[in-house]
Amino acid sequence: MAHDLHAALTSLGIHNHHRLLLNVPANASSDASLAIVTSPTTNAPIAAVRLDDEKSYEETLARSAAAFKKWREVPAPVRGQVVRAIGDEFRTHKDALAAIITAEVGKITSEARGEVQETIDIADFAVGLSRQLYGLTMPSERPGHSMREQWLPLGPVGVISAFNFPNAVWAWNAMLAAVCGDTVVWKPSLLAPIIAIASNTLAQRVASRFGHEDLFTLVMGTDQLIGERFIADKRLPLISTTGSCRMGRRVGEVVSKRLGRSLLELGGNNAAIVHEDADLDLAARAIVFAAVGTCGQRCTTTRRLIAHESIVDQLLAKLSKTYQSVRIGDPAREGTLVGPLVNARAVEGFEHAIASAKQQGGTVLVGGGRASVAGLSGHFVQPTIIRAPANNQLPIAREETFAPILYVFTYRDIEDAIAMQNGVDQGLSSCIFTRHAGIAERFLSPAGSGSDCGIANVNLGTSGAEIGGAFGGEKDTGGGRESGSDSWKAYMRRQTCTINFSGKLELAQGIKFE
Ligand code: UN1
Repeated sequence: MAHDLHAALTSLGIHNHHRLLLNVPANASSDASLAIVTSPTTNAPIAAVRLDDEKSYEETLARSAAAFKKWREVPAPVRGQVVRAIGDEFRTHKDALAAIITAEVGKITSEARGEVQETIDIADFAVGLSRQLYGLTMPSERPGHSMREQWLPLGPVGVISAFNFPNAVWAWNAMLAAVCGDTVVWKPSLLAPIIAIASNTLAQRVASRFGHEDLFTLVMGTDQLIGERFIADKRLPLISTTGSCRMGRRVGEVVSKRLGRSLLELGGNNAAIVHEDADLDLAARAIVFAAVGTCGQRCTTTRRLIAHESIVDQLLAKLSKTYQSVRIGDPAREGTLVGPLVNARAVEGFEHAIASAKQQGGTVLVGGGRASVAGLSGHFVQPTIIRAPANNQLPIAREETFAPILYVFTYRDIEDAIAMQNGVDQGLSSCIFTRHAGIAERFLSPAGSGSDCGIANVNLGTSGAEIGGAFGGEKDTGGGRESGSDSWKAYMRRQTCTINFSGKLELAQGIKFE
């Protein structure tokens, strides 16, 4: 494991990075300037990283602000060429980056590669976008006047990312920000600092080749010392954050107090509705990936199954069979489908949720405890299915537990299923399985009375979104949109321009002021 990490870092040429200590010093745990990275798979320390202090934080922010002034002068399509080369760099090093993700957060190889692919995809998307940062023109009400809007670079953008998508979520923000003319200051999760160092170094190395220093910078540290300073920092007009609802509330509060902009992509509590006419084999396969993939640690993970009462038993039989055959183990090994949870706290959260569910009348159908994997003392758990009591009351299912637990509810009437799906605080992703076009359209009703989530899928799972769509959700999910569609607008400022070429001064709204 550590060997793979070292080999990956060496192949990227960053094993000597000043922040990275691959031999963890004996006193590291008592040194506040270091964070230790522990393998979720072996529970052994694999590295320590050097954190920022006030002084290095200040230097980084000043460098990013200075770089912004230069970068914004570069024409957007030329900025796109830099991003194109960055995408190529990620393409070249896809396997090494995936190996770091696997070592550091325990994501299985195939999903880790998929994550880096998202980074490559968003870079491609951003390159195209660099020629399409379109503003509108609009007719002026006055003769001899024209009106248009233009989109301008915003400033250094602050990006806060979570451990679970430690490379792609940064890239969603950073690649768009870069073509928009912004610089990026990234504060990664301290559970995933190595991939942050690697990704940032690769991107910046390419930018430097083009003569642009400090487009991509990193700050690392605890919430108290660095996090709070970061979100309150007026030099960052936008803070884009991915993480828990609790963290997002704090970011939203502090950023709005200084009248900054925040882009919040917070927790989900995603449901799959399976209607009576659904293709159950297809639904079962999609649900297993969405509920169990990434060991239940995606914000898009399916956490609730809302199944029609006429097919629930049949569907559960299929799910149980697959769940029992899913191989849990070393995420770096081929054939493993479920790696470990990220740390011991996550295992406690998993156990707490299961105990609560039992207490609330839920029945554990599959899994329900820790899993042991020969030779590894990491944080392995069993993918778990819990059936709610017949009255569908199971309060714990309203919470997002970052673990592979699927709660099962039943319905008779599709209206009840939609109400149940919407009946939680979060609103990220949702899906329905049905062959009936009318039921699917009801779920997507243009009146807004169907799914209340930012993502609503038909005949596929809640997770695994493509980068081309806007990603994010409503209610406690925070309302932000990242990645595709017109999410780029969050990284620019809009300017409305009216030009008078009539030679006369005429006021709007017919006002006379003479
Ligand atoms: C996240 O979990 O924060 O849709 C992002 C998905 C991935 C992204 C997840 N493309 O599951």
